[in-house]
Amino acid sequence: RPRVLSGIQPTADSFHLGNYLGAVRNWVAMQETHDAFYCVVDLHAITAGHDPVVLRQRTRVAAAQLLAVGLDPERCTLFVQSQVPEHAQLAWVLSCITGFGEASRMTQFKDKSAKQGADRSSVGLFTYPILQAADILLYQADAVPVGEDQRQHLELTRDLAQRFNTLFGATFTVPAPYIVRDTAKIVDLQDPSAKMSKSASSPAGLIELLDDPARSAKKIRSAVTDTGREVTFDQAAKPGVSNLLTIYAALTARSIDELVEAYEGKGYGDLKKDLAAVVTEFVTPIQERTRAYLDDPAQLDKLLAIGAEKARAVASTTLAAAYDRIGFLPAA
Ligand code: AQP
Repeated sequence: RPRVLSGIQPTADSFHLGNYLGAVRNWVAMQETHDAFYCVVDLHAITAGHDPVVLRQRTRVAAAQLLAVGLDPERCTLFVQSQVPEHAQLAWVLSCITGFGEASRMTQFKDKSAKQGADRSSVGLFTYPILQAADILLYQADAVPVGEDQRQHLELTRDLAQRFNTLFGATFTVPAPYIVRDTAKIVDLQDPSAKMSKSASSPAGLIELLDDPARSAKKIRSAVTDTGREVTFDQAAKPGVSNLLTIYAALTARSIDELVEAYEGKGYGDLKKDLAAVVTEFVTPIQERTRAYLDDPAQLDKLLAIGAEKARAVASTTLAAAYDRIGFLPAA
């Protein structure tokens, strides 16, 4: 089976529909076809300031949500990044073969550091994509299911894998991005020119899986729509309506064409009302299952500890090979 690795940050109280439709939904599908490793990337979550109590809670909430949407620890390896120390160890090695200019070109760093003020941004935020490369290369992943926003980081990961292999001998699999075109970029409900994002979107632009469905329904009803009245799919001319159709199709088994046909002669209001009902129906059982996992944190932590042990078995083998190739003395 080909290997797959992906991660998600515990930096919010809930995943949003962009996270789910862009990435996590594919994680669930790929556990059936791949040897799948998925992690809650808490090391990445401390790059822009955090509260320790909140981080610990959000890490459990992230893991609980992943289980609630369908990850099965019997069919994939689900773990928390900080419990596998090899991630930080390999990140150091990779940082030593990454050019400063190369890292400086990462647009996510530019965007996020511009918001915080470049001088106030942490070095961790700067080296974030190198840690991400370590996450992926440790597992010799063939594919990485992510949203479109991660394409540049994946390119860096591929470059670093190739560079290491050239410098020190074949060690890492060069991974390919796995980006599902239809849902690769879910956009902000209030600003369809921007991706739906927990840090960039206003709360009104964001649909969160764990939010009160009545609130999500209200956000959908007040989503920015486009000129005209017809429900048609045209991402350039009607980005708002097209986004609603994308979400609708992804959460139901209906195609966009089928939806456009069904809404012929109806208006945006009908589409929004129905989509709100679809979202409510989708999130309600996920919320119930998430709560059930969170009601027993000891059991959740145990599941994650087992996942970390499985992950370490793979990660430690890769790290040992990389250390050997670099010329470090063997550990006693
Ligand atoms: N709007 C989106 N459409 C499609 N996919 C998306 N992803 C994020 N936003 C969208 C994908 O979600 C996965 C988890 O990413 P993450 O943990 O790095 O979350 P994030 O990128 O931090 O999410 P945000 O909301 O975009 O946070 P900020 O604003 O902090 O950057 C990834 O695979 C990502 O592609």
